[in-house]
Amino acid sequence: MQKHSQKEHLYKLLVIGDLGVGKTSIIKRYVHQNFSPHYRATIGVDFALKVLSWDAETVVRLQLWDIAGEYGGEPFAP
Ligand SMILES: Nc1nc2c(ncn2[C@@H]2O[C@H](COP(=O)(O)OP(=O)(O)O)[C@@H](O)[C@H]2O)c(=O)[nH]1
Ligand SMILES: [Mg+2]
Repeated sequence: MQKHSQKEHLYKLLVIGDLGVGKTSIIKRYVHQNFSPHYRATIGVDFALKVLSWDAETVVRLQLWDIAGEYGGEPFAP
């Protein structure tokens, strides 16, 4: 729950780059504090949310969009 005195900032971060450079790994490490050496190519888009307590008055929400290096997934729209 958000306190009334807190300000919330939302940032959307698109993580783009060539296939296999470590985009998914660095997002997983940052958000979930874990790392897997097994390679699994991202299909379409993965999405992670990181909430940072920036200071007593400020909450920062990072939306991390993990885009597949080569587009091979379903279209995003239904
Ligand atoms: N040794 C090592 N391997 C990494 C590192 N970052 C990613 N990898 C490996 O590189 C491969 C591709 O990583 P991935 O995050 O899936 O790349 P993406 O295609 O950019 O999302 C995976 O097998 C990872 O385990 C790193 O910092 N060190
Ligand atoms: Mg990936």
